[in-house]
Amino acid sequence: MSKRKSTERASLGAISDGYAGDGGELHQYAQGTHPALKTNQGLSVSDNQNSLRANLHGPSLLEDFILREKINHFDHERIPERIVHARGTGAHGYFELTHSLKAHTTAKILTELGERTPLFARISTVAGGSGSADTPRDVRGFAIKFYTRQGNWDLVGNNIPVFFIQDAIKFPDLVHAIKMEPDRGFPQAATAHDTFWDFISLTPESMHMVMWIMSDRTLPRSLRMIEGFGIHSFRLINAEGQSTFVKFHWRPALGLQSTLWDEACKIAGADPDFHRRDLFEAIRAGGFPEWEFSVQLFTQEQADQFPFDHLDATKLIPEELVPLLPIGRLVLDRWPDNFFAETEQIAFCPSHLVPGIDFSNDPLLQGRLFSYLDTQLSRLGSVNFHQLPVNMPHCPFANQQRDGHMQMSVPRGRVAYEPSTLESDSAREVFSTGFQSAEISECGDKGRLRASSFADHYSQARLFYLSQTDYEQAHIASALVFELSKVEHLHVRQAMVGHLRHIDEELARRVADGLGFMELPVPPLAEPVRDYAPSSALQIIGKMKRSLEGRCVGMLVASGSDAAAVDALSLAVREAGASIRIVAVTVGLVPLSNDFLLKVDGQLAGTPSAIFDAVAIVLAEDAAERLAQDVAALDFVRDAMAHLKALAVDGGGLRLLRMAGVELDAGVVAIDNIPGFIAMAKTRQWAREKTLRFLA
Ligand code: HDE
Repeated sequence: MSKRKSTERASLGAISDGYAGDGGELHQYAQGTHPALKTNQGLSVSDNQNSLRANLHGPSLLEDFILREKINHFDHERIPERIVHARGTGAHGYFELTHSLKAHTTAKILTELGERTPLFARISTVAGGSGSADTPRDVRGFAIKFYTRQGNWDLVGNNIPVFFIQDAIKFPDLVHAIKMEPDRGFPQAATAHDTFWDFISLTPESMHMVMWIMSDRTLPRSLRMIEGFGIHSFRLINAEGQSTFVKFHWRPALGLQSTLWDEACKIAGADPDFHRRDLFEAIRAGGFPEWEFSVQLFTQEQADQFPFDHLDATKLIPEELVPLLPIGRLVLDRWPDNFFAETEQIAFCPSHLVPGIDFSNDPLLQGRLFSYLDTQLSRLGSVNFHQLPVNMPHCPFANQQRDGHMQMSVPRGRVAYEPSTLESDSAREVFSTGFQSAEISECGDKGRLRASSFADHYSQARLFYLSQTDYEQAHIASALVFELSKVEHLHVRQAMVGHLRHIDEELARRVADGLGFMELPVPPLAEPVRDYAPSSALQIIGKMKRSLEGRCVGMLVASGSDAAAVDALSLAVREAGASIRIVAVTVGLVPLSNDFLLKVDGQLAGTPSAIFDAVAIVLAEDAAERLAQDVAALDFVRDAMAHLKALAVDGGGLRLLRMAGVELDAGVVAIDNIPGFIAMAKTRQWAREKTLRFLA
């Protein structure tokens, strides 16, 4: 570098001068050996801070191919986001088989006891764009790619066991109705608008799903605390060619846990990445999320006796009718190295199967078999998307497919066809171990048809609603009132309440009252509604675990907080399996009563209690007086109460609660009653809710 040039560059920014260049000098702050920065063609770059210019004050030159390569690549960094499930979070993990299904299938992933199959799971919301918040009311997609020894198996499921529609041909309409309205471009990630409820009110088959999405299932506390379902019936095929129907379920080791609607809204403001951060931090801390993987197995003869059609994806098979058989565990233990390369570029297709598993005739599933491959071509832009590392099977594979956009491998030899005799190592079909479809005979008249066994749209919606606890029923009714209150068209609101009358007259009345109706609308014509025995397996509360495992307690402290109380509670919370985060007016260090400087994790104004499972307020009296002047502190305690959390308080904490106008109850525990607080913190204070919130 000439002396003149080096002076001019230095005057423009000292950091660029002396950065690792040809001579390999190290940046003054960075230690270690850095590889030379190169272009995508392998050319070393001497200056990554300044573009090539005609002179010191002159124009930039088109000749600057290094600038152009860099900007050009940047301009194309985004690929089309998924039309649904755009917002997703993924992780690597494994599936371990604990119970062999050898009698039912030849799929090795389901027969080899103890075998660990690597996998990548992506959990998503459905409606919002890729930059939307994590916590809107929405179904969660739960897609798993198993890299089995026999090829990739994609199980592309949701956290709800049923779906909105029975036939794939309705899917584009459903999604257009949910997504932001096309003329105005809002709302983002929300069903609370006219087009969604207009479509739903005209689609009685959606009523069962409506019950699920209006429940707190769509407001999960953590992605580690949701269930997963393959939804459709699939088939397992054994070595004799016999097939058994199967439904896949996976249930979280931490139990189910949801948030409240007000809490979810506040979390979205406080931390739009709440679920992604939670999963990242859990995996980083070694608290690997785990699910028990189960199957429901049944024969055609059993299916013929069901009071519903198992090929109808708006129906579930009650666990009481066909019990779940646990067969393995699914663990997420490694965060991806690169979000785009892995989580964004992963391409799931329900048509990715292994020998021993096959599809059923569910008309929704049949449509999906086309859609996903097609969408990958538009999203990833190439028939070679399977060559991306995250999509590549882990087992060796070869075929005669060649060329195409962005071919990344270099196939050898002159044979690109089959059968052939010219090369001894060219790939050939193998009848004995290759994929074979179940031998099913099909007959009947062709047509755009729907079986009469698909016609009962309300019985399972009723089963779901009547299976819920009082608290959960109130949340469903209130969610319907909230959503329908956002609908401008009265006839749509009325039509929805008409449907509810088939599900439960009392539910319809609660929603009608919430919407200010003077009388109940006339219900639509329907098949007779059947009564099922209620099932606690359909509740969230019934599937919660009284546990602090994997949860987080927030502790509000200030200068002079009692060190002994802070220590004792922190220890007890950690021993119960939860983490603890310290909140104070400023981040940095806060001096406790014994002059110990405690590290603060969150600034009060940006760390509301909504993000915690339970809270502790440990304050000296004078600090409590001061904090009562800050609405963030008052909201911290008011929201903790409103979100039905347990609170541990010392004298100062109690003072803050009083100044916030909070009514005490059994969920507010003295700080020295540690076992009492831990017991309360393991659940929500459900009984409190009716004392502080109007519910429908
Ligand atoms: Fe999807 N769905 N879907 N879906 N779906 C997609 O594929 C589609 C359905 C589900 O994390 C798309 O790669 C049709 C049911 C998940 O990458 C697309 C129908 C269930 C994900 C598509 C359905 C799902 C998708 C968009 C009706 C639960 C995210 C991007 C026949 C069992 C996967 C993509 C990921 C994604 C089509 C219905 C779950 C367009 C046509 C039912 C979890 O192909």
